Amino acid sequence: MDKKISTRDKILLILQENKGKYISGEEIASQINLSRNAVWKGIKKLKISGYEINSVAAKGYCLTSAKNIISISNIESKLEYKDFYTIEYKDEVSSTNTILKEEAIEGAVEGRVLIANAQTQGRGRLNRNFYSPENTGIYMSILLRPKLDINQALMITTAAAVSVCQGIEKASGKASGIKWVNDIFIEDKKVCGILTEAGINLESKTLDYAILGIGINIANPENEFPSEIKSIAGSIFEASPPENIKNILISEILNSFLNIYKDLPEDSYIEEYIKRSIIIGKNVTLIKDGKNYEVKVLDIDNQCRLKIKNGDKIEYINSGEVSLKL
Ligand code: BT5
Repeated sequence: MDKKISTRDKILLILQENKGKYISGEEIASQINLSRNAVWKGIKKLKISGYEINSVAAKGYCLTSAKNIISISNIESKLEYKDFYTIEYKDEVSSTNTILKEEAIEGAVEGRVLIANAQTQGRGRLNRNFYSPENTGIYMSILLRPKLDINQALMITTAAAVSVCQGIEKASGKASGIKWVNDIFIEDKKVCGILTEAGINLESKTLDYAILGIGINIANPENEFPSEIKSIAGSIFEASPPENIKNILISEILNSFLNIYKDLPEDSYIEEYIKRSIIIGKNVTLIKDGKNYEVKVLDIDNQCRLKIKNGDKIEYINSGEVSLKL
């Protein structure tokens, strides 16, 4: 039994027994029969997981807070469909999408969920970066094997957008909106981005797998957002998120998403997608195939295509992105 407990978890147990009090690295090291350097490494890992641990020279370490730790058992206890999802948590990964994509190619089954507390190579669309610092965000991907044709693939992203909004509302009471096609906004700041990557079966023209990646800013990062995204990015809670909010939000999103996903390609959720859209009636810059067009968004149809007015022409757009001057 003892063999299964990692050094990190042994240190955590000692810190929890002494919560609020300082305990020296030497004392911890002697209790678990390891070097002080190993203790230091374990403490570092715990901090990456989100534990708040003060380190003071000559006094040692003190666990001050563990109120926003991602916990699989906590998430699972709130799931409506316990059999569908198999959840794994990691403190830090390159990109949850990249890892699940590799697993999908190797044949992993639908419903795998990988959640990380930080990503070193978080990705957006078109290989853009998604800033994924530790502790202040949720970075998760879901492996799906949807019974959808290639031309229905966009439904995964749009269904996820609706479920993230529903989840945010249930978990925080805050209203959020969707910027076509994959961004979630609160007021005029992007708090979440969605990236769906699919493997295609060319013969049947169906999806072999899809990796749905969701990145959410819960609180502002300790060192603020980097300057290049400072004017765009925001968080659900600027500071002091409520206790356990990550587990609540993750389970709400997983529940909402499955409620829509299980019925796809049934499309009644699109009504809510349209209602939550923040660009209908607005003048936007449409970026498509490397070109910019100044257009007016008239509507979004039941295939989630944009109906736009481009000069005198009315057009329907199913790819590209819009930039909104807020
Ligand atoms: C997205 O792309 O917003 C999709 C982001 C998906 C992230 C998740 S996290 C879990 C999974 N694993 C991954 O590696 N990815 C997924 P896009 O629409 O292309 O937007 C990217 C742009 O958003 C960047 O160019 C920045 O301008 C901005 N941005 C970057 N990081 C941000 C952040 N943390 N919050 C808000 N905006 C951000």
